Amino acid sequence: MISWPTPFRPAVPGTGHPVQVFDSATGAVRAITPGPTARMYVCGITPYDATHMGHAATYVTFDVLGRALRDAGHDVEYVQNITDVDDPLLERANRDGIDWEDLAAEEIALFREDMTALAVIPPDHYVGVVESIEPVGAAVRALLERGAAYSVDTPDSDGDDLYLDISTDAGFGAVSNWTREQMLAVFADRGGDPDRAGKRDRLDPLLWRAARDGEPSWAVDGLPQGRPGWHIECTAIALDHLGMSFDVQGGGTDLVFPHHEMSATQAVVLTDQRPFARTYTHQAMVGLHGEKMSKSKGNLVLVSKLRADGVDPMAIRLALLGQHYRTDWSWTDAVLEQAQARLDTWRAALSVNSAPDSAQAVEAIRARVADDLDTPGALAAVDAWAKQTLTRGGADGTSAGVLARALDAILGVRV
Ligand code: 5CA
Ligand code: ZN
Repeated sequence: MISWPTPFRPAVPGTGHPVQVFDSATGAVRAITPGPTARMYVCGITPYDATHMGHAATYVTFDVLGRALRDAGHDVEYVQNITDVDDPLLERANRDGIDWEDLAAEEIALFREDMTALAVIPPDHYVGVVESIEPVGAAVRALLERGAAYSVDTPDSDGDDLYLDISTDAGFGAVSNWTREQMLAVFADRGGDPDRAGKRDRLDPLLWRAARDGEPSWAVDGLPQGRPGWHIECTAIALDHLGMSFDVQGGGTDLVFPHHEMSATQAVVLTDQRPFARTYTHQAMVGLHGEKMSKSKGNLVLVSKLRADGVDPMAIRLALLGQHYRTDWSWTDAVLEQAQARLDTWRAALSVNSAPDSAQAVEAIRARVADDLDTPGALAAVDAWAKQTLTRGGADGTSAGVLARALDAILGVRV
């Protein structure tokens, strides 16, 4: 799938620091220790509605992580999927009387525009499920051959639905470290079907859904006519493009369980290797009026709507960077107004012809970002430099330019 244009990344003197982030699997902040190329997979959108601030926060957070890794001298190989066939997409298309493929194409196009406006570096591989039916089907077939998958009687289809037997992975639970009770408490709300008759374990996830009337389906060797379940798409796409033990699996905290747990278990059972990812990192939930912002609830602040209203995308990006990725927060008009005011101040300060030295501010951006993506700390360092510049001035003719390039390259903020 085509992604979107790569923003120019200016060179910054010096090098960034080794990067550490919070890892859900170990419950600790840990160093990411890639080879020359860091391999990152971030779960992409289900394209049935427009990009909201929660999605934007997730993709900007992992954009900053990619930028920090590049600044520290690594190349980054970045994969993102698109869940372009799944129940919520089909339900929305049915509700609105439009073709599911047209709905997906429209929302993906809008997502590309939003990401471009927010200066997010695109993935190297932007991969839809519809274009991955072969590798996803092969993964399901391999799980069947290994005795890790089983069929469940499906009266409303000519074929049977296929499920993963989670007991085939002795390490199941290692990504979330949740108790069985915690898992069962959210499973149904997050796409699972704990009460489906005929399953061996209530938590077993759907791998392959046999064809139903009126639903899209594909013919794949060795499987009933059907379509992929949700988690297996990310297992198959990640293994296809990155292989096992890649550096970072990312997404929002709503994906810790079941999505990242199941994706990892399936990969472990398929390959007899572990771990799937070496670090699991999650963006906290963005809300509106104290409730999680979600397409299903419809309480959305959309990037595209703000853009249409004339809001500067860099103010949106700064509003997101002003929050730490591990803290839940709610979008308000005041958050955006403060970000716009901050951007105005920075622009005024960065336009002066002579300014104080900016080496300390550049170093602070690097140090803060590498330390568990402390973007609020990085922004505070720039605030301090801007204040000094606008109140006391300075004598350096190049420092503002260097800081502007560091802001652009490391934080993706174009002033
Ligand atoms: N297609 C799946 C992942 S394979 C999916 O979760 N799609 S999504 O459109 O619902 O979400 C896209 C990304 O945004 C996911 O990484 C998800 O965890 C994240 N996300 C969704 N809602 C929020 C929110 N309110 N705050 C922060 N991140 C969110
Ligand atoms: Zn995913």
